[in-house]
Amino acid sequence: MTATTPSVDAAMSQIIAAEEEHVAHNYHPLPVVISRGEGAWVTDVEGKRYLDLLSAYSALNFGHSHPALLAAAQEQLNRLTLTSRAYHNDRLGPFAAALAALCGKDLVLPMNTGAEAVETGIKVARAWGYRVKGVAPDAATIVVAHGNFHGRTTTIVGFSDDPQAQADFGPFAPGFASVPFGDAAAIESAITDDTVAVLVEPIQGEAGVVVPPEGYLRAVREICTRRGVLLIADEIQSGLGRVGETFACDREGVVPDVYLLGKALGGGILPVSAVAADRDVLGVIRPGEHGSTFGGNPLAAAVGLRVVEMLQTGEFQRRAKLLGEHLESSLQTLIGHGVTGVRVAGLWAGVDIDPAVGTGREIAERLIGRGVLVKDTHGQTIRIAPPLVIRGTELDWAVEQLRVVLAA
Ligand code: IF1
Repeated sequence: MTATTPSVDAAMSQIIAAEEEHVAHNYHPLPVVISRGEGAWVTDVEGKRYLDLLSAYSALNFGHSHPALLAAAQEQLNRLTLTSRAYHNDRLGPFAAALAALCGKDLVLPMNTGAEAVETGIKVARAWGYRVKGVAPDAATIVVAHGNFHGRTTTIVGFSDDPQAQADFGPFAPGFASVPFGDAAAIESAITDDTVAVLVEPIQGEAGVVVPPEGYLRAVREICTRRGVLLIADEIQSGLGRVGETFACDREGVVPDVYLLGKALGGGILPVSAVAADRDVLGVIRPGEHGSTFGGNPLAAAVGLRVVEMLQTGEFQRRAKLLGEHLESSLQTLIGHGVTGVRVAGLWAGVDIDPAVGTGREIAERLIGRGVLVKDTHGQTIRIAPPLVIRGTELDWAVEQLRVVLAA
């Protein structure tokens, strides 16, 4: 890592200023301008390399430029990219079959972004409620958890409890009841005859990698089954290998009625999301009731199919589990040395920074100077979610950089 010269710094500032001139200020990015990526590493416009410990919020579980994913995309780019669902394409069927098998479900409904998968899950649950469960028209409710993050649409932010996500974006859609995360009894109490679904992240990402108490998901599964309510697991960030299993629900041997998937499903190449469920649930949707111009497009399906094939080997899940245990023990050694708490699930960690050494943002900025990219959340927490292809030695080096930054 070479020190940056003032002129190069000026060039970088210029690029950032140009972006800020014409891009709406809906983000406050960390000051690094990335121009290349390979595996767990990215390179900035000056040629400086950084270890990527964020993986685009787990959308890059297989790392940057994975050869198998690039090959699938490139082969498909040369053949066919888009048909719309007005016609069939020869890639959607194989992708859907493979993804359904990975989920152990009958059907999938392909969309693009995570928020769209969540919106789709909400529509499916409501339609199921009216058509199968027999809930009175427009009466359906869905139970969600405090601290949830499911996306940015107006319906979704309407049941967030983050003031920043909500302020000045109302009025919001009715039909949601929010209860404390990790409290199964609270879910049971919130369920009425009109409840069609419980929607939860098995592990809350934005909240700071909050792992619920052991047995929570099993208890929620039992409650949903007994009360005739769908369990919808938002595995958009927690799923597809991140926590050392294919799904975070697998940690408790729980099978939800509906999986919401996104992020890594697109291999870090393009947005690919999906809802997976059995025929008695997802089969309620009829032609013309839901869709998307790009959902299920052949390019997305080709990449998504390769992602599913890569997950079928179990290699990435195993890496996440083994490296995650290693990460947890090395992060634990930072407690009392600038770190006040650590939560780890597979290769995914929330690290609470002692306010005495700085904010999460300040630590993230200092880590940039040492060639490590992380992202802060909720003031004092930094989030760590490296590509699952990272090496143990690289992980050790990154934790060492964090140790140095915390001690500075
Ligand atoms: C942002 C957080 C991560 C998600 C879960 C659905 C979605 C997400 C569990 C929606 C999206 C994002 C989006 C991005 C930052 C990010 C994030 F900090 F906000 F929470 F990952 F940690 N369900 N998560 O985590 O998926 O529509 O974005 O494809 O909005 O700033 P999307």
